[in-house]
Amino acid sequence: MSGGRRQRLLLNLCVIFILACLLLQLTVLRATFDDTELDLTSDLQHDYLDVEWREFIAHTPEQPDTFFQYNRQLSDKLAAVRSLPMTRHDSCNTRNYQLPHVSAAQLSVVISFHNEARSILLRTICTLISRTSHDYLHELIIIDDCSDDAELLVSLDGILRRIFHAHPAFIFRRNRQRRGLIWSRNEGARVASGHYLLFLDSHCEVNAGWLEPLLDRLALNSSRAVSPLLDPIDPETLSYLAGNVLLKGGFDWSLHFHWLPRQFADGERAEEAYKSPAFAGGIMMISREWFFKLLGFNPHLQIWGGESIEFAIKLWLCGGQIEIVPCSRIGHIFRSRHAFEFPAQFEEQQQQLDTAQATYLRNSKIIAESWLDEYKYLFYTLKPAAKQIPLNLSQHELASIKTGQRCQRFDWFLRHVQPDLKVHNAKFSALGTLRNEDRCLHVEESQLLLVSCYRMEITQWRLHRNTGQLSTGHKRCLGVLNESQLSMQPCLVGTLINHTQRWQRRDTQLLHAGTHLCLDNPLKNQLALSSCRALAASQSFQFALEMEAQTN
Ligand code: UD2
Ligand code: MN
Repeated sequence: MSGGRRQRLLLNLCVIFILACLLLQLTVLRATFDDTELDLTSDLQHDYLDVEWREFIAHTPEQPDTFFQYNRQLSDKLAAVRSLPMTRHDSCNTRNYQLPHVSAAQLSVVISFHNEARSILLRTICTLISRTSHDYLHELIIIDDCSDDAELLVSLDGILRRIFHAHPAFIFRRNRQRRGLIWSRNEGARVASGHYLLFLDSHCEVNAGWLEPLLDRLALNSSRAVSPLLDPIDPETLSYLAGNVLLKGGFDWSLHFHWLPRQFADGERAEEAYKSPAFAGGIMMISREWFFKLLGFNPHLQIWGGESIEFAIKLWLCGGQIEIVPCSRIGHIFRSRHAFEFPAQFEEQQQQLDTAQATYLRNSKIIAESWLDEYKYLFYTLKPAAKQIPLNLSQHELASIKTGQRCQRFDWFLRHVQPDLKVHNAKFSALGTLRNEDRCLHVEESQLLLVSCYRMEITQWRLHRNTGQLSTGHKRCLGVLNESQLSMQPCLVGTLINHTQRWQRRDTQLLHAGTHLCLDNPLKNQLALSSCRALAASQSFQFALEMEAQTN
């Protein structure tokens, strides 16, 4: 063999050896990731994720914090998966859950988002995958509802496949035009192939052990739909707080969501699953088969709002149930206002409604027309502007969403599910959370605030029938100082009340007897008094429970 040929052979052998070494190293590395695939908290995986995560969020388009309505800068600095406080009761950790076999309980998670910050969205997904049993988690269906950041979905696809490889399966969709949350969630459900569906908002952090308590309740009764108990995440500090187990979800006659006090049966413990008239918001899990028997979310509802209340009414009336399961915890950022624009619906200018109000009102009118039967007049009493809203739907189209199931009339709901909607109370003429549009009136350290109605510790109000006082549970009353300044004051007695603390109900307005001015929310987050204007949305305040003053 010539010297030149020998050298070439040696070189080739070297190259083959190096390639073989590289291949071996890659296989070992890959195996390491496969083994620890779901353990994002392990150091190796964590460092790897950290690099990917930084790269992904570095491409977040510059936006002011007001764009997202939460502290995006802070979110970018936190880890993809941070440790969370264990907010559920200790006994939830050791309980013996009755779990269905994995072959019959594959889970599809549907997340639709519009303009979510990259770090917040990725944290939602990473916490979900890392805190969900590998065997049950079948797929994630991620729908970008035409977000401004058009590159996001492609990068997300890349990073998720690099971090999690082949499991779970990912399905990505991007709506070329804005379709809204309701359409998108239906679409996600349509492409899903698991036994169960979980609908999740795109700004959540899933807490440890969330799935088993829900599976346990669904396996026992497949006509149920279940909500985890939502733990609030503060939009400014991003601190993870404990949700309130003493509340259930419900709604008022204007079809707005309210928290209602939970009633306990004898010996019932706070951590037990409990029935609720409505879901704890829109985050819920249900069998896919049952969801489709109920024909999914009403496709006539547009963009955002009302779908979870409609689905709750439909479930209860057509043979289902809703439960909130306190052993299952999912954190959610409760923002105090919408972070997105609503596309124009119709000539809402004519009605002095903004597009968000007009959309919600139209959706509510559809619900009232399809489900409330003779009680719909209560809805129109509280929402007179709804009368003028065109639906452009035939009676047949309205009725077709009633599903092939045999459904009860609304009266049944009032008798069996939310009887408090019809209460008569000698002492109070209205009770509960007090809502103006999408905000609720809340007292914190004597300050009057307007906060998200989904926040859990919201002030419960009482409107006293005889005195007209509007009080909180702490014997504080809403009064007026110096002719126009609203404040929380110790509740007065006798004739002193008349000038400062007496309120009169005029339709949905609250008129202050001393000044003849109406309670108003002109700037969306600041309570004021101003001259009364009939039909002004900013002066329309609804209690969770309005009593017969409104109905007779
Ligand atoms: C609540 C529910 C939400 C849904 C909504 C009413 C909770 C925790 N959340 O309000 O699940 O039931 O009420 O419809 O109870 N989105 C889109 N397209 C849009 C608008 C929104 O995909 O056009 C996404 C959005 O990015 C988010 C989800 O839909 O992931 C819910 O919207 P939200 O977070 O603004 O609603 P939220 O929490 O105020
Ligand atoms: Mn949300």
